[in-house]
Amino acid sequence: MLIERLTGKPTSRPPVWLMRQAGRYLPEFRKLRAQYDFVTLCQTPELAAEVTMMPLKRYPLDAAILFSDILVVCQLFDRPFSIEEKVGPVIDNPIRSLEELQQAYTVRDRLRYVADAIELLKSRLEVPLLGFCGGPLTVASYLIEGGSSKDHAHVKQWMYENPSSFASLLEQITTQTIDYLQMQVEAGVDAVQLFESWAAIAPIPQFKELVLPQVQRVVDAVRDVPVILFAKGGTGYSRLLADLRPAAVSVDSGVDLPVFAREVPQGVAVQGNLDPDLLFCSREVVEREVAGLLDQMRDCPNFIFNLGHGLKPGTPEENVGALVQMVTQYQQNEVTA
Ligand code: 1CP
Repeated sequence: MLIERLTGKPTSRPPVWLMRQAGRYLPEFRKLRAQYDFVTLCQTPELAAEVTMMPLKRYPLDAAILFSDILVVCQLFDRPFSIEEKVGPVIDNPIRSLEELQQAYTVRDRLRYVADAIELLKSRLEVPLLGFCGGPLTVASYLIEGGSSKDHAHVKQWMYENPSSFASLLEQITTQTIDYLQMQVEAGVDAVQLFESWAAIAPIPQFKELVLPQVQRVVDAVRDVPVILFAKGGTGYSRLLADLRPAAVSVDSGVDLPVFAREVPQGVAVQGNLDPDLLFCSREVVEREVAGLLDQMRDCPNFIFNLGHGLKPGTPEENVGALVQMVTQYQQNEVTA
């Protein structure tokens, strides 16, 4: 059903999957995580496959997303990462100039474990498997800041003071990203999503000049499966992504989705955009808002149900269940693509 919508074929209701569905809010994930550090989970195909399946055992989701992280590509630049409790990602020895960027390894020698996890999953899954990567600006932000950042001061300084070397950094990250996605496609993923979660670091002029050409390279290079582009930052960024003609654009909760769905170029699907914080409310409120979004999108044959950003730690599992149940039992108007 997801692949049908991504390729413009009619379906009886919107497909549903949820960003960050395979992870931190699930008690069974936290139990496994207590035994292994995060990177070990990513690098052990059997464990990565097990975590990928966790949400599907609970909910009738229409797709699985591989358990991994956008930061695994940092390993290709000889910048290993770890995830520290209450801190988040940590990358030692952040990159502050182009000279410090080393193309140390190839995707196939360093990230083979991702392909192995995909191959394991393909024989176990009954729904499509999504692969993913970070957007070039988002990956650059972690490499430069050395982890999460509130103000992205070093990224911005580099971007404004030396745009040509910043462009070269994004270009090199993108070259590795394309190779990485192609490996995922060869291993068997059915679609891929690019997460440009920190798009808004770059104001629109810089986003157009420095980031978009690189995202375009990804869309052009990945031909064999549908590509979904996600940006957080509102309508301005999402519109620019839609103009690249990916299979779909995933939008945040700040976008007026019914309006956006009518404005995108022909053949582009839209995905989103329920506020993940809503899922902390009572079941009645969750049901009211899910019904509201379904109703607003009832005439849109190009809609994929998702959140505006990832599921947060602490989200009540029963509310995730209520959401998925409502969407999977919904009968959309007679719509054709
Ligand atoms: O459904 C899934 O969880 C699938 C696997 C997945 C995905 C798609 C993980 C596992 N991470 C991601 C993407 C990701 N990672 C993004 C893009 C999506 C988004 O914006 O949410 C980003 C920005 C990251 C970087 C990252 N990794 C963060 C965000 C930190 C910040 O700056 O706000 C965090 C907390 C991680 C660790 C991580 N990745 C994934 C999980 C389950 C966790 C938590 C691990 C743990 O604490 O045990």
